[in-house]
Amino acid sequence: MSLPKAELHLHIEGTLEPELAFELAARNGVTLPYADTDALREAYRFEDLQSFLDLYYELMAVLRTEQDFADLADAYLARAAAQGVRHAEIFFDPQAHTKRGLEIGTVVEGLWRALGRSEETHGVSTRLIMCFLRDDSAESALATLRAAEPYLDRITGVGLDSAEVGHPPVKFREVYERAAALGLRRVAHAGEEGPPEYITEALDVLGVERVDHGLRCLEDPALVERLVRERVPLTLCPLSNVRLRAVDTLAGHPLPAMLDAGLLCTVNSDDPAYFGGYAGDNFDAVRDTLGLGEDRLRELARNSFLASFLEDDEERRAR
Ligand code: ES4
Ligand code: ZN
Repeated sequence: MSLPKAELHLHIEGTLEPELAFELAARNGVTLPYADTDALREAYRFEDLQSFLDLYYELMAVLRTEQDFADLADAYLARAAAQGVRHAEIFFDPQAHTKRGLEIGTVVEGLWRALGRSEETHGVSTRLIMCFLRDDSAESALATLRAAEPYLDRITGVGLDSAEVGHPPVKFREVYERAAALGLRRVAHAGEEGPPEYITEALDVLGVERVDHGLRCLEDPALVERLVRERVPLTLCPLSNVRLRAVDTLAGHPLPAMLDAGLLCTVNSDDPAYFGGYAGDNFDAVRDTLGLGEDRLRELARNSFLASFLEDDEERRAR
């Protein structure tokens, strides 16, 4: 599906395709515990979020240099552009790399090599969103924000990801207050595996402008009403939800009901190398399996720009 769209929920580390993983492993002298790309793909059968995260973090071992991060981002941007993505707000997980001994500067400078020229090379405008790992401590998140200060001209906002249950948004109150004071935009994963209360807390305690996933809002009608009234965007990821078993089947995904309820939904890919598709593939899947008509698909594409952090003039140009 090549409808012009913005991608708002995309973990750059989740775009690491098996072929590139092996190429980077060879380049960096890293041995992967898989014989080849087929054997690695065989491991892409997940029970839940944690079983995916285990592999996601394991494969990051191949990312070592600025050029590795640049190659990763360039490969993503080329694929995204081919599927109609005109603007991408890209998550990265600095702690997943600094805990392996990399400098945060290697990550940001490397990604920026690709992102900084992406409008020219791929016709895709970009923003970078730094995510804190919610299963790490609040102190570690604060130290990460401090370490990122020299690079804040390249970072638009902060997010919260990784294992959700047991790590409520309130744990990161202070770091989000600091991020806001530094002029950063705020988003957070909430209501993927965690309860609807985490969505409310992300809004009220962290001050997020957008909720990543937000799927479980449906369990709380008053919360749905609030999200509709306040026009809070939700960045849904249908193929991710199927692979991580947040929904039983794609045919049973609540996206149509969420649109009918008046929620400001967007469709995104999350970790496309692992979940079977990029942004356009997610659009194709909801069109083909959920029977969304042309008007609904256009609404989703329009929502993606409305919910983005593009300035108004840039938003118009991108469309
Ligand atoms: C993630 Cl699907 C998902 N959920 C939470 N954290 C993540 N990090 C990468 N993908
Ligand atoms: Zn995500």
